Amino acid sequence: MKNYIDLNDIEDLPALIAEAIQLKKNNDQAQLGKGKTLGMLFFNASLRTRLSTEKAAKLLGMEVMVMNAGTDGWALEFEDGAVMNSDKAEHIKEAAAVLSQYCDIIAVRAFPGLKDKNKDEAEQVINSFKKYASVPVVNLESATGHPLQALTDAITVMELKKTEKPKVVLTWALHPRALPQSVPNSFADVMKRLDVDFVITNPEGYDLDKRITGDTPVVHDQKEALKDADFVYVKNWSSYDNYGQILNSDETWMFDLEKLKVTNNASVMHCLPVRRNVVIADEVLDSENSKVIHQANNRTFAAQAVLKNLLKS
Ligand code: AN0
Ligand code: CP
Repeated sequence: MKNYIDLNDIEDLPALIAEAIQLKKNNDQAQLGKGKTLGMLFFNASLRTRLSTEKAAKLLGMEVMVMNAGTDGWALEFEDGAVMNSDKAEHIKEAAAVLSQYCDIIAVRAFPGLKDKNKDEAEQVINSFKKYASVPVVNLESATGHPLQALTDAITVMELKKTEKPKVVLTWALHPRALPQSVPNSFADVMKRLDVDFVITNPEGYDLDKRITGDTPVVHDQKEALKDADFVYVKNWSSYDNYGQILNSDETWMFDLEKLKVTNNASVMHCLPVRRNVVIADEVLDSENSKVIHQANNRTFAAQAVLKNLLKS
């Protein structure tokens, strides 16, 4: 593995999942990362990604440097040939080259603006780091994807599944803020690569990018989609077609006990942070069916498997 920008960087997904599950069982990898440094830059808030990736690096024996680049760093210019006479103090060319001397792996979180679809899809921040860094780059959630979360989710489904080919449903839920499509994009992408019966349900107007969902069935009747589900992944996202917009205020999409009842006693997943009683009801989050804490624990082993592969190559 050269970088971990998106799921296409994974050479063998089943092997990487197996490696993460093995690390979770028996973690004695403190030698590989000795003398190596992971540098993490956050342009947005984080709890899990920041701490689980730091923990993963330390389990590998690495040193870790973290910077809230969005608030503490110089404002970065990403345009080639820019005349930098405005608010941007430093060009990504220098920033990435300098960081590459301090770090053996650079990891970056940079959310989309959700205003200009073409700009977000160009993935300028993460791609510029990849272009100008001379060390591997890891995506900690970019404008259109969250591949460490997706690997975690794949590990969690593979660990908890009770049948050979479980039914997995990704369901939209209302949220007061316009959120990225990154998490559902990467979740859909990874589920397509596994042997699962995968269905997406969302209101009209919220269909994800067809280039990502491919021939995954998209059902606009939530209850119909949830029938007999073994796994339910709940997540809000803003509209892709009406880019970045919140189109409705339909609270009936919240995942509650009544919806759980139509499933096959499903395991309920969410990447977190979750808004209680808006996205998922207390009665579900506090039930045995909720696997969100288990899932968040797997962030460490997903990150460790990725860092390990980057260190090895
Ligand atoms: C972010 C999102 O939906 O992409 C991060 C999730 C991991 N969520 C929020 O901003 C609430
Ligand atoms: N799931 C996830 O990425 O959480 P954070 O935003 O807290 O890192």
